[in-house]
Amino acid sequence: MEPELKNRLFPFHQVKGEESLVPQGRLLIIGDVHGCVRELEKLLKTLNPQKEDQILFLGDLINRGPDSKTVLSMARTLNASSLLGNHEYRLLKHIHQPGSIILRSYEANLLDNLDSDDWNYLSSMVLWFEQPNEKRLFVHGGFLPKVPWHQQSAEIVTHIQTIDKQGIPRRRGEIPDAVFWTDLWDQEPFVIYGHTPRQKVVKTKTTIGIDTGCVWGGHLTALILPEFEIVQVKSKKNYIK
Ligand SMILES: [Mn+2]
Repeated sequence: MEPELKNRLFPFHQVKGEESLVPQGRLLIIGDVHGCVRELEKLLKTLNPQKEDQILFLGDLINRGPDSKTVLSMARTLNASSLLGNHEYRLLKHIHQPGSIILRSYEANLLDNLDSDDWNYLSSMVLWFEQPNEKRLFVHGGFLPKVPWHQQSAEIVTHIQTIDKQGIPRRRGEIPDAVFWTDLWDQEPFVIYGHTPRQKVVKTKTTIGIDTGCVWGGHLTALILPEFEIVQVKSKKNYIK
């Protein structure tokens, strides 16, 4: 990798959405793809994006599923923006701080295949987007409720699922009585997130989670704004088995 590119990878940009997320047409939000390229193709056929529409991926475009590299190249071709997921975060961390993570075999394989266009795209991913006028915020994982959201680290916002009694962000299932972060988020802005796969889209008054576990045999979900319409494609199989 060229050193110049490497220097651009950290710190992650923290871009506000005013410029980028005022689409002329629809805003098409797509949940965690995880390399599920055929489901993504099918979803795009249904969404039928027009020139004036803006596509935003919620992160975790890569890993676990069949073809991460093609998903990255499709995202570029679509001129789509993307949030940084925990899977992209790990790759960037590995490049910036070699030895800081233990690579899984699928990550090592993917690293061998990424070219500079892929790295440029990965390094363009941001921690969040904001639509200040709509009081909406987009993030991969979520936020701690008691800390100003724009001060939260990449580690937190790409990974958080639950919060334990000490207020520490956790993975779902790590601590049995930890509450999900959205249960404590009773404030503006309205948060749209992915990362936690569930059978159905999960809504609260102030959040909506659209990771419906495509790579686990669930669905790939898109949310169309401003209509708040959900479009789903059934996964072809459970790719994890
Ligand atoms: Mn994730």
